[in-house]
Amino acid sequence: MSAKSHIEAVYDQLVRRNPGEPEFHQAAREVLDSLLPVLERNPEIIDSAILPRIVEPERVVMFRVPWIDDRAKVQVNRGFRVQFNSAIGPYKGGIRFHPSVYLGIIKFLGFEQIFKNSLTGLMMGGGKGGSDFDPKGKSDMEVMRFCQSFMTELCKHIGADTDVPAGDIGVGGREIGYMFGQYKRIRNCFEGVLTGKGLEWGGSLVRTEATGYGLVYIVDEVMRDMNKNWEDMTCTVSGSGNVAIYATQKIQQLGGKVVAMSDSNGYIYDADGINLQTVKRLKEVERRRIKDYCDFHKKATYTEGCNGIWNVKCDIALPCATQNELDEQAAKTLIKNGCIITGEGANMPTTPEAAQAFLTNKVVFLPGKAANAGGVAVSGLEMAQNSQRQSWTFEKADAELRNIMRNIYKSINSAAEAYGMPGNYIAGANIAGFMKVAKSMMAQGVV
Ligand code: NDP
Ligand code: 2IT
Repeated sequence: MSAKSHIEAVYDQLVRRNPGEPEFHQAAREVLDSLLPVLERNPEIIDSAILPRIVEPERVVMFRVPWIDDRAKVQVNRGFRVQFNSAIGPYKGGIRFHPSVYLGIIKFLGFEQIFKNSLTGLMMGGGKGGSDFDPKGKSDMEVMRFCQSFMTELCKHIGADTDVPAGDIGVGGREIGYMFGQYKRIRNCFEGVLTGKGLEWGGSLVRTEATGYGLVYIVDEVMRDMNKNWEDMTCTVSGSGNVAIYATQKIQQLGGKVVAMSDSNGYIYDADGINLQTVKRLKEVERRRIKDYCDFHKKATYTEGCNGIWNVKCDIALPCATQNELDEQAAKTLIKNGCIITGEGANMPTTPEAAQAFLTNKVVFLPGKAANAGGVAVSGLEMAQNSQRQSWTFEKADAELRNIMRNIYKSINSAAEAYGMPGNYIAGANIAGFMKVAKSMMAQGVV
C-alpha cells in the first residue's frame, strides 16, 4: 500500500470510529498530512502500524461528576481523561473546565499533546482531561466542591509515574490546589501528581508564566533570524487568561508593544499599549470582563465580538484564547495589514485554511505544538524538581525554558528542511514530534 493510501485509510477509519468529533478529525488530518514524506522515506512505520495505533487513545475515562451548589441543589457534570500515548513517558497534559468541553475536544487536545511533549525533549507522554463544568459565576466553595468530586474519580487513574495533569482553560492555581488536596486525602500520598502547584507545596517557579514566556521566546528566535527589533513591533494578543497575560508581559519586558487583548465577549484596543497591571487585576484577582478595562483607561476602546481583534493592524499576531478563533478571513486581514509573524499560544487557534494563507503569503507561522510547549516544558521541570525533592531558582527555571524553546525552534527548522519544506513549521513540528514517539513505539513492540 502506498504511503498516501495508508494515510487515507487511517484517516477514514478515524472519522468512522470517532463520529461527531470535528476538532479531533481536524487535528489528526493536519498531522497525518505532514507525515506523507516521512512514510515515503521510512516504510517500516507503515509495516509496524504506527499511525493506526497513534491515533487511538491508549485509554479513555469518562465519568459522572455530581456536586452540590450554593443553593443546595445537585448538579451533574461530565468528566474526561484521555490517556493518549505513553511511549516516551507518563501521560501528561492539562485539564480544561469549559462548557464547550466534550470528548472530541479532549481527544484533539490529547492527540496534539503527544507531539508537543515530544518536542520539549523531556520524558512525557500525551494526555488531556476536562469537564463541561463552567467556573464562570461560581463561588469559590462551588468550585472547590466540584474539584473535589472531579478528583474523587480521577484519582483512581492518575499518579506521579502514571499520568500527571495540569491546568488549561478554566483551570489555574485555585483549581489545582483543590484537586491536589483531594488527591492527597484519598490516596494518602503526597507526590507530584499535578503540575502548576503552589510554590509552598511543590510548584515550580516560572510555571505560571511559562506558556506565555515560552511563546515569546520562540518568536524572539524568529525575530533574531529576521534581524527585527521588539521596539519596532506592534502586537495583538487574543484572550486575557494565563497564556495571553504572560505573553504580553514578556513582550513588554523585551520592549515590544501590545495594543489589543480580548475575552470571549469582545476586545479592547489601547494605542498607548495595554496596561497589564489593570488586566491582571481585572482577570486574575477580580475575575471581571475585559470590557471593564475602559473604565480605567479612557483612551482605550472596547468592541463587542472577540474575533474582531484580528482587524487590528499589527506586526505580530498571537492567538492565545481557544481553538479555531482565527479563520481564513482573519488571516487575510492580518496579511493585508502587514503581519509578519503568527504564533499560536492557544491549541489549534488557527483554522487549516488560515494557516495555509499564512504559509502561502510567507508569514512566519509557529504552530501551537511548538509555540505553546513552554507550559508543559516547565511542567516537566516541575516533575523533575519534585522527584529530586528540590526547588530551583526563578533564574534557573527560566534559563531552562529559554533553552528548550531555542531547541524546539532548531528542531522544527531542521525537520522542515530535511523533508524539503523549509520554513513550513507545521510540517517541521509534526515530523520532529512524531519521529521520537514512532521510534519508541517501534522499539517497544506491538503494545
Ligand atoms: P484561561 O482560562 O486562563 O484563559 C482563556 C482565555 O481565552 C480567556 O480570556 C477566555 O475568555 C478566552 N476564551 C476561552 N474560550 C473562548 C471562546 N470559546 N471564545 C473566545 N475566547 C475564549 O486559559 P489559558 O490562558 O490557560 O489557555 C488559553 C489557550 O492556551 C487554550 O487554548 C489552552 O489550551 C492553551 N494552552 C494553555 C497552556 C497553559 O499552560 N495554561 C499551555 C499550552 C496551551 P473568557 O474569560 O471570556 O472565557
Ligand atoms: O496545552 C498544554 O500544553 C497545557 N495546557 C499544559 C499542560 C501541562 O501539563 O502543563
